[in-house]
Amino acid sequence: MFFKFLGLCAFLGAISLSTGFNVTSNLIEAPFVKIGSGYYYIENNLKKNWYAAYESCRRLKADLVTFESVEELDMVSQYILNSKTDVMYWASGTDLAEEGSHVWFSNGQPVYSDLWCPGQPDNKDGGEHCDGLWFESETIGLNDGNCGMLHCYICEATQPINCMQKHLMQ
Ligand SMILES: [Ca+2]
Ligand SMILES: [Ca+2]
Repeated sequence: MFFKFLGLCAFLGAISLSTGFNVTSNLIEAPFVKIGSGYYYIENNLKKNWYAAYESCRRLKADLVTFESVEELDMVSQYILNSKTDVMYWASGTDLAEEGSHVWFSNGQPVYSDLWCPGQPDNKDGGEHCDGLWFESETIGLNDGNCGMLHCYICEATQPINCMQKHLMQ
């Protein structure tokens, strides 16, 4: 009887362990997709302010997206275009440290001027310090927005962590 009890405890322990593991892995294993040579997690459902979006990416061992080139911005925006649910997706650019000097918070490098939508960044009403990928009617590019606004967001990982198998196998 005692051994049966031990066995039951071990069984229940195994269940709780596996349950705990699954919960953890669900949080971490967000489906990153490979686009070009980068790895991205595109959040189309939950809208968050810039800070909360950044925190969410960090929990996935990633950052908000950093566009190193027009080509990268084009590839990611084309991928999003068919299923987009928001007019803007947060990226890691910001000028919170120095007004008018937009840098990628992920690496401290300046944001290239050719990535902006025409007329941006405009710091509208003096309150736009966080940058996002903006799907304007005709053009797609960066726009500075109010950091407190709720938007979808894009995380970028430097390594293929938890990337979907089909992309890992390419
Ligand atoms: Ca990048
Ligand atoms: Ca703006």
